[in-house]
Amino acid sequence: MADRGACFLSVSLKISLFFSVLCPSGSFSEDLRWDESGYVLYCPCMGRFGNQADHFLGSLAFAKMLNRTLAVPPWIVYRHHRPPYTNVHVPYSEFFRLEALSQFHRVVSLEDSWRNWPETLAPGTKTSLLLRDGGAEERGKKTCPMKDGNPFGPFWDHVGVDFDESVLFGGISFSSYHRQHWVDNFPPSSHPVLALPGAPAQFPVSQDHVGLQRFVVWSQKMEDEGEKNIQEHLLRPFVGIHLRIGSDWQNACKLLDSGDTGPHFMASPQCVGYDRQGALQLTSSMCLPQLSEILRALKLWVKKTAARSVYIATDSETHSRDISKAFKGKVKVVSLQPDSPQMDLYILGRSDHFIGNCVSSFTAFVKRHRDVHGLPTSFFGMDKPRKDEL
Ligand SMILES: Nc1nc2c(ncn2[C@@H]2O[C@H](COP(=O)(O)OP(=O)(O)OP(=O)(O)O)[C@@H](O)[C@H]2O)c(=O)[nH]1
Ligand SMILES: *[C@@H]1O[C@H](CO)[C@@H](O)[C@H](O)[C@H]1NC(C)=O
Repeated sequence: MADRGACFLSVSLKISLFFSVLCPSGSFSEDLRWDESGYVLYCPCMGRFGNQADHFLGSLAFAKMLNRTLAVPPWIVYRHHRPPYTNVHVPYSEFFRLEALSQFHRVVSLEDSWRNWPETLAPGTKTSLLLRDGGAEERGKKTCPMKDGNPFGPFWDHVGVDFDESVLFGGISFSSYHRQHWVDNFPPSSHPVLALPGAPAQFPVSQDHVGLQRFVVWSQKMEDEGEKNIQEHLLRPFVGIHLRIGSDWQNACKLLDSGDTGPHFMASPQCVGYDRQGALQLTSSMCLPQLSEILRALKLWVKKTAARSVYIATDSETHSRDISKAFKGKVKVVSLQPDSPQMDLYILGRSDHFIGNCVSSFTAFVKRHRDVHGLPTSFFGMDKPRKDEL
């Protein structure tokens, strides 16, 4: 994401918090205190789950770099085509263990803490909020429109944060290159709370922060449900695949054909390499594999791993009939209905082999998780089988 100039908001802290600081012991009461080193708040306002997860890792690193507590935001889920036909804010802890993050850095849950912070614990100073600049027009205004539009307004209202003053800043990145700048210009004494309209992070996640995935650990509930699903429906060994083939994706991949993008396109550094010079070519079959390529890769990996079942996660059709036919019914082909993105991610993460879509950040979540656990991943359109392997 380009870092443009920005304006800076300050907010009086009428809000007080019930401080659910998470210490490894899980005892909250001892830690019922305001962090003098300050806070980082942000809205995960770009993209869906995969994008938000990439941004989360960078934001965690940013908070650590500034030694501020990260107020972990809820995930924003866009449910505009089925009930409740609006944005849903899902607590981080619904999917993942908040306490696992605190092995890396201090965190609180944004929506649990902010509304309920006891008045007595608040520092009585200003909350500071940053906004990326929309140009000269915005600079002239006293306040930045932090709550203008979707998903911004519903998000900040949901977590109970208000803004009443703005400050400008410009041209600072969120990388360690500008650390001192942040420290000097926005010390916690004058700006205890930095709240940003978007994540203080890059998309895709920078190479330095990929490993932070190890602190993103599935919640007990997800683990229980996931293991139950695997046990009930799948036979090990199993190959998991991510089919990112829906119409929005078909449109995105068209950009590749025009040759405008180069090898770095969305999450593709995960398979072509982060180094621009040395990056592998990004082909259209890596972005949008055709059925023939899906079958080719599956046959290869089912054979290699002696798989007894295949798990299909998809954003649209499963192709399960074709896949089943390709294995002459000898391999069990499974997909879950109704599908849940996080359950798909869980199961893909637990497969014996995973074939993903290189350009997708949804795949990237699984790839990072598997790397942490030493599990293999390949990508459609990439692994050319040797003759003796087929
Ligand atoms: N259940 C399920 N949902 C999926 C699957 N693939 C994509 N989706 C949905 O589509 C969204 C794709 O957006 P992201 O998660 O940001 O990932 P991405 O593939 O990089 O796509 P863009 O952000 O659109 O570029 C996911 O968050 C899911 O909601 C899948 O295999 N299973
Ligand atoms: C980081 O913040 C913690 C919590 O406020 C504080 O105890 C610690 O001294 C800070 N560390 C540095 C290096 O400033």
